[in-house]
Amino acid sequence: MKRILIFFSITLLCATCSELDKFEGVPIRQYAHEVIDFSSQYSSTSWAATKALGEENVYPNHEDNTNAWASYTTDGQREFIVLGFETPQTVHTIEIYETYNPGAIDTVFIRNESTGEWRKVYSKPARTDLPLESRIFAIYFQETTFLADAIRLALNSPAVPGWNEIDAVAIGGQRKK
Ligand SMILES: [Ca+2]
Repeated sequence: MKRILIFFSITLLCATCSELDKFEGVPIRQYAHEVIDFSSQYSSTSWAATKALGEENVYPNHEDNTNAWASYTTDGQREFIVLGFETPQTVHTIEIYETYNPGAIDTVFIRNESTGEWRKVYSKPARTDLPLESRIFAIYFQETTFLADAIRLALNSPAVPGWNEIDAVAIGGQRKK
């Protein structure tokens, strides 16, 4: 009997904990707002890293377009881009608009706004079997209990021939009330 009581107490405690952890905010979906860092860019104007900011303006076209971010070389090295968001928010969805030669993204991190720590939320080999079509690469996971303010995308560019262009990046979750 005593054991059963202890079991139920622990179960109840855990249920209470997870309820407390759940963030009670307001739904939000925002596009990247600023460029924090990047490995390379084709130029400071055309195909610049800043072209990954804001709403999509190449998608749904699949084309080599100056309004998306492209690295300096087609396949010369791994690439990355770090983008900031205006309002810190929890994250359960990431949408990356890949508008030319998709599939190179193999790792995604988001940054905890209060601690500055990076959390890996996606890690899989680059896709080399995708059709040559633009896509919204959507990643879903259990909603974070912390607020995030930045995202880091890592690309295995050598694995996917040609420029791997990114038009826009959006995150969904909740902001503070
Ligand atoms: Ca490439």
